Amino acid sequence: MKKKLIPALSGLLVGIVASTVFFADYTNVGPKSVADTSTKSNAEKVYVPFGEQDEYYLFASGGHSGQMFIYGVPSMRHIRTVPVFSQDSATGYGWSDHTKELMGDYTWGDLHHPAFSETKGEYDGKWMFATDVANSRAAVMDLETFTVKDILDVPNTSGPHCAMFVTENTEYMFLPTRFAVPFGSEYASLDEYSSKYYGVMSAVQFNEEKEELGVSWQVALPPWSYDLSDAGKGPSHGWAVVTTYNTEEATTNLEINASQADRDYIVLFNWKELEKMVADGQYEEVNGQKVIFPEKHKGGLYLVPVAKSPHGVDVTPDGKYFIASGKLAPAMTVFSFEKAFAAIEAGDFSGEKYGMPVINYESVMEREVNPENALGPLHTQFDDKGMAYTTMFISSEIVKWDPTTGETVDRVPVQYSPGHSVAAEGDSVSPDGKWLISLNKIAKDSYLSVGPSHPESMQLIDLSGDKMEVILSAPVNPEPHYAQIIKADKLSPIEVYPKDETNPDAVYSQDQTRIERKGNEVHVYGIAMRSKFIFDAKAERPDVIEVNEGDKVVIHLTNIDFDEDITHGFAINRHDLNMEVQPGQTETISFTADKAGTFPIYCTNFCSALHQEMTGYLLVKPSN
Ligand code: RUQ
Ligand code: CUA
Repeated sequence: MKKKLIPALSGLLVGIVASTVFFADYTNVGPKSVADTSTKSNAEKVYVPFGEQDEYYLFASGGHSGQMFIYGVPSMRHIRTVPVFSQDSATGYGWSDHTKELMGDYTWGDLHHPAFSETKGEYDGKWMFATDVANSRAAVMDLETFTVKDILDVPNTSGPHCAMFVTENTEYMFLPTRFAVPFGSEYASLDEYSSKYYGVMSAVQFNEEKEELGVSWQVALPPWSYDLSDAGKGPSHGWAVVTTYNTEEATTNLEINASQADRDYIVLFNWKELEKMVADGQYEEVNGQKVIFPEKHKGGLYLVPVAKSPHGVDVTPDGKYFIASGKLAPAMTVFSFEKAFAAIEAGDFSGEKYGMPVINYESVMEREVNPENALGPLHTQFDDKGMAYTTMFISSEIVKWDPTTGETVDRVPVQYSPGHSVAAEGDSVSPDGKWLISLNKIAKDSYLSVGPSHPESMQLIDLSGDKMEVILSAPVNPEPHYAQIIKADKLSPIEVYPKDETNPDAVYSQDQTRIERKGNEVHVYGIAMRSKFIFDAKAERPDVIEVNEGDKVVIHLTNIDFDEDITHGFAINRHDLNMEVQPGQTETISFTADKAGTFPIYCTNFCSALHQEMTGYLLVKPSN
């Protein structure tokens, strides 16, 4: 007998599941238990005494806050917020010249799926990548300064939700798009959706030396929605997988119309082959990009049927399997790379779509796993013993199971509705098996109430014993779409910015400070030090900047306190301007002095006992 695809959840069940998803009564779902830190032994597991540090860093995506939140694990203490796609007055991000330039025309972003750079499949502690679904961008942060180095506007695409998932040696990050659009976001009627719209996937590379992101090539995929992806490793190195939904190509009411077909697809692609095609000139140029069209350029892309509307797809640490979870099907499906390669080799296809052969489901499927009453599987993480941990959005729990047998090993309720979970070093080839954090979409009654909307919630789960134990819960700002946990000793952040004598904007001693006028531009080369600003040491009042109404003012400021954590701020009253200079750092901020008047300048970052005295004046002489 032929094995059937997971029992189709058509009509009726879609209705039930959809209403459960969106209108869940969290009090009736699953066994109820709360995070238990009351026992002494559990409290001790997360207690990090003063003077000692956490063992891991957690980098949690800040979703539509556009930021990244850094926590310590296991204490779950929030250590730092790093702005990536959104302005942040705490650090002056988005006001200083170079951060303004990084942000381009936007003031915010929707940060999904952070990913560490990898070497041989291990997090190497050098870089962190993330995407912006709202404004179709990609960013890279360096882990020496915890600051953003580059933001790339990804052309021809709209909403790279799938990313970032890096390949084993950070060769590529693949950014398939959530929203199909015509190339260049040009106008095309939705009646022409199937012919003019594309779900473009971008292969992005990072140039470490130049600290620059760039698109290498793109693939014009069908106008479907691409949801999550993961890169192969070990035996599947050179390959990657992406889930799709809306293969129905609905153009309205997606909630219903994109859930009609019993199956969608996983796009399985051979990026080494695609890379070769591009090298051989097998592409077309569209808006300056090298674009592969699968109907014309064959041999790099395949489709694997999967139960309808899958969400997460995760490659096992050994690189042998990929596991898809169906948000509308109560099952995880384990697929075998080895079987997929054999099927491709044998031409074991059931048809073709948009030039991509469809591999026979039976030939590649290893097993369907359907834990009793577990609903809404979304994402899977792994431990050091080969066990899988899948979040159940609807039944609000984490299910631990064995991908090689399908057996359910353990289940634990979480509060409530987990999206992703993240395991310590969980996306590397060697997860640590120590901690798992459930990233819950709904906190509801977990914390003191702050009105109708609550923070999101992260629950720390101890994986070291036979049974999973929820031992601590921490609130987090919207919205932890995903997170990664890295061993703290892999990072070596700098203590101060080193002197850079080649930087023409930097001044390191008082006698180099000066204010220069070039026409109607005024350039200030100043320093910040405990506890004063010196813009021009030779002037009668070194802490005053005097300009004419209408002048363009460019202030270069260097913090010459080469002393860890002695950060200064710089703000001008009534000017909507603020920046930060960290120890040793030089930053520039520019504005037009279009308001005549007297405006105090002050240091915004408490730096010394005389921080209040760290002030000056901007005097703008009226033009008449
Ligand atoms: S998604 S909750 Cu933005 Cu990673 Cu699955
Ligand atoms: Cu410098 Cu406060």
